[in-house]
Amino acid sequence: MKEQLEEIRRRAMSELGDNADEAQVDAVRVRVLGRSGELTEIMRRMREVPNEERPAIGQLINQIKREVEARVEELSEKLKAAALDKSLNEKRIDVTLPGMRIARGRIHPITDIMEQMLQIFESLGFEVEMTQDIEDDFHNFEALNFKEHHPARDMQDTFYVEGGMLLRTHTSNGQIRVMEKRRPPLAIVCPGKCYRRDDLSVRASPMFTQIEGFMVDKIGRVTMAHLKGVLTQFAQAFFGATAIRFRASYFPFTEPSAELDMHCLLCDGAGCPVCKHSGWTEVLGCGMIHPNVLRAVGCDPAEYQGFAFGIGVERTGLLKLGVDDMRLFFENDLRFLAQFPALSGGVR
Ligand code: 2U9
Repeated sequence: MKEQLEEIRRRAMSELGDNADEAQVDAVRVRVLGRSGELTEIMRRMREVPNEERPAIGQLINQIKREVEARVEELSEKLKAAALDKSLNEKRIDVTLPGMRIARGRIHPITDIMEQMLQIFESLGFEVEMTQDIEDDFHNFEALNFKEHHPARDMQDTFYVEGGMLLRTHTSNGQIRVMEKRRPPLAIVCPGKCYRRDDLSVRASPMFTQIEGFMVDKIGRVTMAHLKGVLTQFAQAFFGATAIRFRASYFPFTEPSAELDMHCLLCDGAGCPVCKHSGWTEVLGCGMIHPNVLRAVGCDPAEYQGFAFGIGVERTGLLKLGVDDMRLFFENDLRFLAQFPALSGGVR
């Protein structure tokens, strides 16, 4: 039996050489130390050994067991360290590299501009009312004092759909519908998409965003002075406008009508190619609501008066963001859109 044990030790230690790999180490561990291993087998045959020899054989078995366990443990640690070292060298992560940027979405610059504008009007006491894009002739034209043959009603200017309906050409339909339901005093802004038969170009688009607003109350409580005060406040808050003027104009739905101009944001009034050397930039249209419009919604112009205004949001975006081509707002090129951090704090 002693010779067998010595043979087990010799063979095990020779197979547990310095170059033994993980499989070889594991094979020796199972063959010698396993529950059905060589040492267990020997121990099962101890009854064959004369009593007086059993202590020495038992000591030899334990000595060989400890020796092989120690060698297996030593080689396992060495192989584990070598595997870790290999992995660290092969899959080294340079922690000084910049992190992967996760592309973050944001609201569209036109939506952001519109939200900024609405927040200013809300701070001035206006409510926001949204209404439909598909409209009938009365709410888009007749109630707004457009005469029967006004050019805006022509097919080349307006998108008509079946049933005599049309794509609204301004958000004034919202104001008409509000005034049909609610009585003054009212201070409402109506944002939304409008549609006109225009080709998409540097300065125009067949679909554009507009904010129209109006304020109506008893005669004497909403005058041209209030119009000028509210819109001057808006131009200063939104553009930081330095100089503002009101220039006489004409719209079928307002009388008197005016355009609000401000000093060109680029040359501050000195004159440059952008403002065609006038020094002024048009911001919005406005005026006192025409009596026929008040009558169309059941407001007696002898009892009520009010002012209204309209702003093109894309055109305003061109000014505010220094963009020179309207088409960029519609092409959804992320390289363009990513330049504009949202300033309004998000959509309502
Ligand atoms: C009602 C009564 C009057 C809305 C108004 C304008 C002047 C105006 C344009 C600005 C740029 C349209 O987007 S744009 O092309 N609008 O200049 N709009 S007054 O007047 C109203 C609206 C509703 C009941």
